[in-house]
Amino acid sequence: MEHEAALAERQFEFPGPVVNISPFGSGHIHDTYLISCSDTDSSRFVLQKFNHNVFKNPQQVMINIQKVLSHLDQPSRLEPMQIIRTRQGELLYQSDDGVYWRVFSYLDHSESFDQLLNRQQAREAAGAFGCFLEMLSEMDSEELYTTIPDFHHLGTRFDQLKEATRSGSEKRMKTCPKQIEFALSKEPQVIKFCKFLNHPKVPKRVTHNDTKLNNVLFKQGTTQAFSVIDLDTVMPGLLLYDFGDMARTFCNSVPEEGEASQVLFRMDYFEALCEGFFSNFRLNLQTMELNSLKAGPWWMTFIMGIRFLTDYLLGDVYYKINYPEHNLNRAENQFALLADIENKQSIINENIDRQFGLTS
Ligand code: GN1
Ligand code: MG
Repeated sequence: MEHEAALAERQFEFPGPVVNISPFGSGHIHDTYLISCSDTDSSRFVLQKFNHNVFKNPQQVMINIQKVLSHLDQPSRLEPMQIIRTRQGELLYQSDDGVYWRVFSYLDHSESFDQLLNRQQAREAAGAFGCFLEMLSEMDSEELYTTIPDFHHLGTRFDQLKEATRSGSEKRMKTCPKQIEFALSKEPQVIKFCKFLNHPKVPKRVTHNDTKLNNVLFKQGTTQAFSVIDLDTVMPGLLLYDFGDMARTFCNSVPEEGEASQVLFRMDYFEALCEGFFSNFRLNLQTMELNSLKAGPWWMTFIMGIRFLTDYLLGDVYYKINYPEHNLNRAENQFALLADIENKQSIINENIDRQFGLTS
């Protein structure tokens, strides 16, 4: 039987016959393939089988992406990817079994990283996200759909973990009492930081909401970051989410999949991140929003840790896994990072203040 990706690919128009389809990338949500056409080297495309369980309304996701891409379509350091429509002119193809597929252009001569190699890369990648967010700051966030409600809501995610400790697998619960206790002990901090949600001085902006290092493309063999990809979660959000998720993924001394005992929050990378970000995102921030950024690294690291732990307790219903303890190991990695962020919180704050001339 022909592979479903080969069947889906025929619904889209490419510049030449498709000669190869192979699995691609390291995402946790969709199934992704790289498509190569025979005509030239630059004819490559990204085909995705859309995860309808995670994104309940695929059409709204695509409309958000389209709006953001058209906004980014102006001269800047960023090269936007393009949506390739179906032969019928649609943003998505739905196969007879109800599954959605979509295609994007592939940006050639590009590479991405799960882990930083040096400070220059941190500066560049944060600069790319800074530029992206500055350009989108002109958009009214209400123009976009909220495709996953409460996606980075600290209180909701914490409640979901609590619920999973009641309804989740008892067998799994017994394998991780320490991790559950660690997470639940953070309730006072969760309550404290929740003040930034719905605060009149912390505006809703158009945010990316998945500012992982590997969502920045670099020109192959250089340190030049030239594109921001994976726009699935562009929607109204707080700046602290994007700032925090950069810190979470740039400054971890090991990848998200790596050994927890080796994890450190790298301040040298955080300094470079701040330099790169604030020299490209040049809006004047009010004090309350600036302070909210200080909560970002803790907030996003904690959220990701408890999301992985919740999914482990619920039996791996959300993230793709390669082995049974995968989500638990990811949670442990994030909790180790969280502990080091707590140790370094005052230097994190000083670094942010320094960017705004608030300390020497
Ligand atoms: C998921 O699939 P990927 O890697 O783009 C998740 C993000 C998490 C990330 C953890 C829609 O993103 O929120 O940060 O895994 N995306 C969704 O690596 O849940
Ligand atoms: Mg993503």
